Amino acid sequence: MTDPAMSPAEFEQALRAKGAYYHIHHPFHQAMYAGRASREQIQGWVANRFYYQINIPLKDAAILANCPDREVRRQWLQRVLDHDGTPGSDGGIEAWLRLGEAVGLSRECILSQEMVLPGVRFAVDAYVNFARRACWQEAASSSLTELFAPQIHQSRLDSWPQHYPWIDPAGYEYFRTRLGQARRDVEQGLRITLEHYVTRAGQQRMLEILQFKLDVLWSMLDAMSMAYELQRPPYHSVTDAAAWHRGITL
Ligand code: AHQ
Repeated sequence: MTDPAMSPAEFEQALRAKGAYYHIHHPFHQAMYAGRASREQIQGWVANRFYYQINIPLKDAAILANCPDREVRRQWLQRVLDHDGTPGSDGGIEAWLRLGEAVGLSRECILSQEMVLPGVRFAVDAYVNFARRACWQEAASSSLTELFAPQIHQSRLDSWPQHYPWIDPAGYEYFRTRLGQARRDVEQGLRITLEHYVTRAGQQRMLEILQFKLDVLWSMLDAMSMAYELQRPPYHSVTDAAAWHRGITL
């Protein structure tokens, strides 16, 4: 006898309970929030998260390519434009580059991806490849870590200016813009999710998919902790140089 499906309210509650594993609770993020992060740690976080940001449009384009529903595509397309920009609006990737300059990195350094750690690259690539292979509904539902995103963006806006006066406040534009975009994304993502998973087994699979995405975000910060907190970047025991690949798919 299989368990009955959760009601939409119970299912949404189970999804929101996954917030306990959100990367806002990762020690690296907590250190940034508490003002304990060094300049190198902040710069490393911005340069590594840039790889996540430039892959979001590829992830969302994969969902569009797999989605036969015109109404869904009309709305989902906005996510690509939010990041890539449109005539008259620079978009999130450009805003992230401005965040990079605000923390003292050059655009060239960020764009070169030379600071992107293997562990960050593998986690992000796993997310994009999941979105390419999964059905569009499962790929769409994996974006629901954004249920918890407004809180994390707001936490940076609330704490970084006082802790890091050396960061040019113009760089915070990205976080402000994401507050509204994330809330809009969640409305669509949640609707697709609550409509698609209608059996208990399906709902359990969605909770696993959400845990996969939480693992992506958590693992990125684990790689950054090794490199920028524990001073154990990849190959640190054999060389002082950055010896990892720069991206074979570049
Ligand atoms: O800046 C972020 C962003 O554009 C997105 C898109 C969305 C997705 O499609 O998976 N997730 C996401 C997230 C962004 N910022 C992260 C952060 O901590 O700044 C949070 C992240 C997410 O919660 O998935």
